[in-house]
Amino acid sequence: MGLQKDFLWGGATAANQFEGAYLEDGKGLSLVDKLPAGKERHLPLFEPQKHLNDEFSFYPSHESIDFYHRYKEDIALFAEMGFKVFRMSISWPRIFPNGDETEPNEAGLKFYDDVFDELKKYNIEPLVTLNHFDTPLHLVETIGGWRSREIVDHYVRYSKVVLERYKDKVKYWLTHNEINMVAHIPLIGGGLIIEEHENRNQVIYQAAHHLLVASSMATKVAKEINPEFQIGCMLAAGEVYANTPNPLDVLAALDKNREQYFFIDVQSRGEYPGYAKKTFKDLGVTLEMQDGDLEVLKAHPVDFISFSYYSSRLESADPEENKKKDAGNAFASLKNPYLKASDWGWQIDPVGLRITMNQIYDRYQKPLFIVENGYGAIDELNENGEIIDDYRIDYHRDHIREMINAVDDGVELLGYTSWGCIDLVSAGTGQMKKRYGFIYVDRDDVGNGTLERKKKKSFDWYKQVIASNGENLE
Ligand code: P53
Repeated sequence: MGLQKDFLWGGATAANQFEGAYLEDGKGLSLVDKLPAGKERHLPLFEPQKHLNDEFSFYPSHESIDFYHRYKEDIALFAEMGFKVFRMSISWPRIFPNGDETEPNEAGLKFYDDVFDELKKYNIEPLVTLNHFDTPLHLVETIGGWRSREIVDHYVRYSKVVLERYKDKVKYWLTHNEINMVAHIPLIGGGLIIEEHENRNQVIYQAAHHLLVASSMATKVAKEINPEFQIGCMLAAGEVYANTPNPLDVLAALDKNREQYFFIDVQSRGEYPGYAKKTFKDLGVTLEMQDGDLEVLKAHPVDFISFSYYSSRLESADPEENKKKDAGNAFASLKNPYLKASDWGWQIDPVGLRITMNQIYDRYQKPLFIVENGYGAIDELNENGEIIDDYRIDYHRDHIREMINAVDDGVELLGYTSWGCIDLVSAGTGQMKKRYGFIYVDRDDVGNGTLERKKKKSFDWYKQVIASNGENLE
């Protein structure tokens, strides 16, 4: 029992959170380049209709951790840890600065050639997300991001260019990061600015339809370019539990789970699930479709299911009880008395990973890939300048143990990439101090620091986990 020999161990990142060089070599602005850090971030993130064009004092994505200039040093460190796979995204506005050009930006394409070549030197397989919270700002401003049907063509043109360019360098692709995030943080999930008078769900589910059709079209194009490509969807996962055994709570949890699985039901099975009709009716949503949309969804489902897992969630049927939900997170949840939480209130539930994996696998029977899991925490250097991050080691150890238990339960699993294997900018808060890495980066929340890289204690720990293929977790 245990993991297969060619199990893909590695780490995960996203262009907008670690590349920096936000205007270099012809890159255009991404909507993320308008987001500040810390307390101010929720303003444009959750109320873009009021605040997207506010002037803020600091934008963390502009320099980020400067992977753009330091990729050789960083990839050497990943190789030293023994990575078999490295998850990254391509910055869409680096390739099409405004999103609606017909010709791509060669300098942007060249950068990713260089990165893939560097990974190849160490036999590290790239796992590439085409769209990770990175809609070109111009498309947000001119056509409303994913609310407009027109974006499907722009996305497919962009995808075709990169799939063609890297057809011999990349095998594993994800069409959209955390597709269900469009319903939770519509700005980063779909480049959506929703006005107060609008039916929010109408905008979100129409955008979701565009994301889904675009994903299938990109899958079609991908298979035409290289039939060996493996294309995955990506879900922000985390099983929703019922608050009590009251059947009404169980039903409420079922509904909450469906809110997430809805997207993957379409991407994996190729059709809208049976419950969609009622959901749309209840929410007052009428989808506009074009001829051939349902056929394209049906004909081009994904090959594997990837997901992020940080936490499970807890749901009640009682509106009074639900008022106690922790609202600060993208996924509001009740407090589970059996779990501890991180400093950011994310509840730690390793067994929840095993449950989630079994649920997803039972639902789709396709190989899974854990493409994000990790512990955002404040790291401090001790008097010797070391970072002894035992809390992070504990988090990963407990989750990897349960991941292996799920594989022993019978779940097919391709790999595991820890989120933010090198410290990077938080998507939710824009902070640097919410660190996930095995590699420390000297940079703070307002842009001070040398950007120097330093191994944490967890670096050697993860190295040994990979070397033993998950057998030595101590
Ligand atoms: P941060 C919320 C809940 C679950 C996953 O998140 C999320 C978010 C967004 O805040 O996003 C994923 O940086 C995402 C990454 C992100 C990571 O989780 O807010 O795919 O881009 O950085 C961790 O702590």
